[in-house]
This record gives sequence, structure tokens and C-alpha cells, in this order.
Amino acid sequence: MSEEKQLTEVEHIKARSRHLRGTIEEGLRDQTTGALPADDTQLTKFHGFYQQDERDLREERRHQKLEPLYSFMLRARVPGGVITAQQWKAIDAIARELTGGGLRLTTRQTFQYHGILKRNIKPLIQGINQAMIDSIAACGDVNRNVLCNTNPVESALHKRIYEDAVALSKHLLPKTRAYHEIWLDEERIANHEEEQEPIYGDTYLPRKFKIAVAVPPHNDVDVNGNDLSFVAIIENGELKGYDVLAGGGMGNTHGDTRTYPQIAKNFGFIKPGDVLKVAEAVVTTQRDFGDRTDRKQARLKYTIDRLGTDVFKQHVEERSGVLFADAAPYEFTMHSDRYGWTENSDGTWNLTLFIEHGRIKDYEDGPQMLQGLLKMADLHGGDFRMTATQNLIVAQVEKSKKEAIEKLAREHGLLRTVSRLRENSMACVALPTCTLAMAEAERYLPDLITKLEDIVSRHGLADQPIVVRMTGCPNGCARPFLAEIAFVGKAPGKYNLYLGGDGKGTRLVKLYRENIGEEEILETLEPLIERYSKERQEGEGFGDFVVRAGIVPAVYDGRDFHQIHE
Ligand code: SRM
Ligand code: SF4
Repeated sequence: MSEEKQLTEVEHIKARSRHLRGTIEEGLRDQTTGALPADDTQLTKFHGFYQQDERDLREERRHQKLEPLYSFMLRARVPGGVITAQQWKAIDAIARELTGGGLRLTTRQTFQYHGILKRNIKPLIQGINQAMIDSIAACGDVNRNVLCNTNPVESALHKRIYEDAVALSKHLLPKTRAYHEIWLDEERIANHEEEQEPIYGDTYLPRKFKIAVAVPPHNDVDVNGNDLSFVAIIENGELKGYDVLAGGGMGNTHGDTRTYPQIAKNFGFIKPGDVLKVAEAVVTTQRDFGDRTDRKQARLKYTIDRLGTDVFKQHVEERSGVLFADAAPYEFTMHSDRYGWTENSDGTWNLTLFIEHGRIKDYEDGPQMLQGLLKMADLHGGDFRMTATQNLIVAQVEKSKKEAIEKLAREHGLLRTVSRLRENSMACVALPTCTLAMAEAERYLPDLITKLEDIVSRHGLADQPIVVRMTGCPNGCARPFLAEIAFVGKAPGKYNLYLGGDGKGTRLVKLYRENIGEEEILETLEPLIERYSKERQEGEGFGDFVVRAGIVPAVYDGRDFHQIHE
């Protein structure tokens, strides 16, 4: 007889939460602690924020017999990453007044505030809402911020596609009024029993859910790392429809082969008007078939691998009433942002700024990045666009203002010449705020890149754009498993080294060395880079080279990801 599996604790918390209300309001009023009750910290994610504590100070506080220094991280919902200049001024003011200072652009085209004290959460949420930004469903077991190709003003078609991304985000928002009641003091629902969640149901999804919309040849949103992606198929300047990819994701646990990153599979082509129906059908299929007994098996990628692609597709077709046509061909050739100026179809200009690991602040003895961006917001009538690689575009700049914007960017350390290696690097937040970090990422990768720059320069490869990504644990927040070289934290100062992504985000890396420190990382990589400089074929990227040379095998299915390749 098979053992009956129990629902996870998070499922019970959601079920008894009265549509995400829990006891959040009571917890906010409790002044004896800087924390919220444990159950509520699961629910606040659906409202866009996480409880954290300053990990650098944990030991010291423990010695002083003080509770950890609790604070909160809030993530906004900004589909496609577009923020007006007015909104930028508002989020800047809030960063200064109510947070630990500064902003952090994320790998999903939005921004986070860190270091918010409990008493400041409500004023902060009210502040961003006044600026017409919210944080509903930025985290939690629901559809998160929807990604969209980041230069959407380049042509009228990009605008049309961006509108689909915004519509997806809106359509899949939870319908509970909990956020409006708790944070915005709006009228309370008299009878919660009558409140409906038509798409999600009372216990929402088994796990987080992520959507991206891409415009080939640019795969800046990493379509293969999302639960669901729509890849625009454009012919003769007309949007014909989308290829629908599903079942991508990054998270896994070191050494646990039941968990793995996975590449999304292409289920076929649909018409533009069918996007919302298909997205809803994918979401409800995952709602009904996702594993609610084990959060490590609950993502859509495992549901699809368990059900099989044919059965999954049949469910989606039946629920949506949309039949998938054969997948239309498309090709990605680019993975990262186009830095510097690009011209839009309406004659305005976009300036893409490299923001190292998304961190924007005024440094005591360094660049005044916030100041610079605030001055730009004052000057320009366009908007800002956050990219899925933690960078920022000053968008729709009139030609007459180009020079002034560029000057401000240079004066405030926002426009500097960096190597191709650095430009293509990405690291997650990790320490000191991330509760799950096993090693440094954002605070360490810049130094490691400097050392790798020496190596690539020694071998004449300074101009080579190699995609390097680092995360502090295998959850994969900087999508390392789609990079060409990936470092994934195992313990303080120790990383697993993975190789072999294709530089376009369509192939997974393979584990090459386990649990190594900086010295061994450099000793391992130098001979490989030297071989690459001597043996590579015309136009061949580093990831493609290590696969062709047999240094690691090509991985297109996450189930082949784990074993180390000697
Ligand atoms: Fe992430 C959890 C930061 C993108 C996979 N992620 C976390 C938490 C909230 C830690 C926690 O649960 O306590 C991190 C907060 C750190 C901090 O102090 O800010 C965190 N994730 C981030 C961000 C800020 C990284 C960054 O450097 O930009 C990104 C915010 C995105 C956003 O705006 O929504 C971020 N996280 C991602 C991505 C990339 C993506 O979505 O394209 C992934 C991999 C894709 C995927 O989901 O498979 C990702 N984060 C995870 C996971 C593993 C999920 C899994 O399936 O196993 C966790 C842990 C979890 O959910 O249990 C996690
Ligand atoms: Fe934290 Fe791990 Fe995500 Fe990095 S990858 S932000 S360490 S959860």
C-alpha cells in the first residue's frame, strides 16, 4: 500500500489565511519584536515582501543576547520593467526615507528595497502605490513579475508585445482584497467566505510561477529559465503569434538529483489573441497537478516531467480551447543587453547603463548613482527600463537631451568603460541579506572578474563576451545554469564550477568541479581559457568550445545535469 503523502505546512498556512490576510495586521502592531509571526512571513511574500535579518551581525547580536536585527525586503511588481521619470523620483525618495538606502535592480526587471524596519513597511507600500506601483504577487506561490524584452520602444511591434506582457501580469493577479485592506486601508470585505480566487483557488499555486515574453533574436529574458514563455514570431514586420515554451526553471539542491534546473520545452505556436487563455490554462493545470506535498518537487518543470509533455499539452488545450499549431522557427543570437545608445523607431534614443549586479546607491567615497539618476529623471521626459540582467535603460530620450543625459551618467559613475567579461556577468544578492545564501555572490564576483580579466587578457581574449554568472546557493537567482561559466555557492568561499551554456541561454551548464575556492577556480579556468584562445573556431563562444572539445557534455535536459564530468 502506498504511503499517503501529507500536504506541506505552507499549504495549511495558505488554506487558513482567509485569502492571504493571516494575522499580518496584528503582527505589525506588536512592538515587542522587529519580526512578524512565522506563519505570516509566508503570507507577506504574496504582498511582495520578505522578512530577513542582517547576517553580518548575527553572531554579535547573539553574544549581546539581542534578537537578530530584523528588517524586510520589498520587491515591486513592474511588468516589463518600465518606470516613468515621475515614478523614479518617488521610488528614489522612498529609498532615502524608509529603507537602508539605495535600490537593487533584480534579474526579473524590477527593483527591491532592503533594510525596511517593520514600522516602515506600511508607509513604504502606501508610498509606492501613490506612485502607481504595487508589490502584489511580486513573490509567493502565484505568477510573479512578467518579463518582457527590454527595448520595447524600438518599434511599434515591441510596444504591442509589451502590452501582452502587461496584460498577462494583470490577468494573473490574485483577486483577494487583502493587500488593499491591510496596506492601503481600503474598505474591508464583510464576508471572506464569499471572496473568490477564480484562477488560483483558495490555496493558490503549489509554488512560484514565472512568465517571460521574448522578441528574437534577443533572449535577454532567458525564456528557457521560466515556467512559461511566449516567443514572438514576427514575419514581414507583423506579429503572427507566439511559440509557447513551458517548464523551465533553475532551482535545485546540491547533491539531490531529484531536483534540477530545466530547459523549457516548446509546445507549439498560438495566435496573439490566445495568449491569456493559454497562460490561464497552464496556470490552472499546474494548480491542479503540481505537487503540494513537497516544495522541492512543486515547480511546473517537475509537473511536466512527471505528467509527460503530451498529457500536459492535452490538459492545456482542453482548458484553453486553443489547439497548438506546429512550433514556428526562431533563432536567438543575443543573451545580454546592448550597452550605450540605440535609436528608436520614433527618433528618440535609449541609453543602456551597466549597473554592476543591479546595486544603485550613493557611495560614501564613490559614485553618487542615485543622485545621478534623480537628476536624469528631472531632465528627461521619457522613462526608465529595468532589464532582466540587472541593468537600466534611460529610455525615449529626445535627441536634444542626449548630451546632457550622457554627461550626468558619466559624472555619477553610471557610464564607465568595463570589459566584455564584466558586462556579461551577473550575480545574485546573497550575503548579507539573503537567508538562503551559502556563499558570497554580489559582493565577491566583481573581484573575481578582475582576476579573470587578467587571465583572458593574457590569452588575447579581452574582447570576448563570455557569460559568467554567480549565485550564493543553487536556487539560481542569477540564472547561472544558463551561463557559459557558472559559480554556485557551496560554503563560505567555496563554489561549484559549471561550464557549457551556449551564450544564448538555450543550453544548461554541466558540473565540472565541486566545492573549490578562488585559487583552484583560477588554476582550473586558466588552461581552459588558454586552449579556447588557441583552438576555437571562427565565432565560437567559450561555452560551445568546451562542449565541442569534450571538456563537458552538452546538457539539454535537467535530468542529465548533476553528475560531475571528469
Ligand atoms: Fe530568487 C529565493 C532573490 C530571481 C530562484 N530569491 C530568493 C530569496 C527571496 C531568498 C528567500 O527565499 O529567502 C532571495 C532574496 C535575496 C535578497 O536579499 O534580496 C532571492 N531572486 C532574488 C533576486 C533579487 C536575485 C537578484 O540578484 O536579482 C531576483 C528577484 C527576481 C524578481 O524580481 O522577481 C531573483 N530567483 C530568481 C530567479 C531568476 C528568474 O526568476 O529569472 C530564480 C531562478 C528561476 C526559477 O525560479 O527557477 C530564482 N529564488 C529562487 C529560488 C529557487 C526556486 C526553486 O524552484 O527551487 C528561491 C528559494 C525558494 O523559492 O525556495 C529563491
Ligand atoms: Fe539567495 Fe541563493 Fe537566490 Fe542567491 S541564489 S539570492 S543566495 S536564494
